[in-house]
Amino acid sequence: MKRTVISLLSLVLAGFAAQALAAEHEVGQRNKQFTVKDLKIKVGDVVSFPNYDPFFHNVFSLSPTKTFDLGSYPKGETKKVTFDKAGKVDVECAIHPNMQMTILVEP
Ligand SMILES: [Cu+2]
Repeated sequence: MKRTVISLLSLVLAGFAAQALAAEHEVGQRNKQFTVKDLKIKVGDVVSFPNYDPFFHNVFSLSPTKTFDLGSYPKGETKKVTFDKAGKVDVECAIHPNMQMTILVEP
């Protein structure tokens, strides 16, 4: 019983350690542009995509390194993506074709 508690505790602590290592970055959407054009992050990092515009954006990527589609969401909403593989990720907005940025995920 005691041993079980201790191994559970170390699992929880290991989880906290992993979380502490992962950094969080922000790529906002403002004036039909991404607030960051080129972002360098590490594998395991999280990027949040807050919408600061008074209209919808739909952030997505078709890059094989990380394919995602956050759907369309209004001002004040934030969606997060965890990047679990190294490589280049081109991020776009489905509503505004001129909105583009690149995330370089380093190992
Ligand atoms: Cu947009």
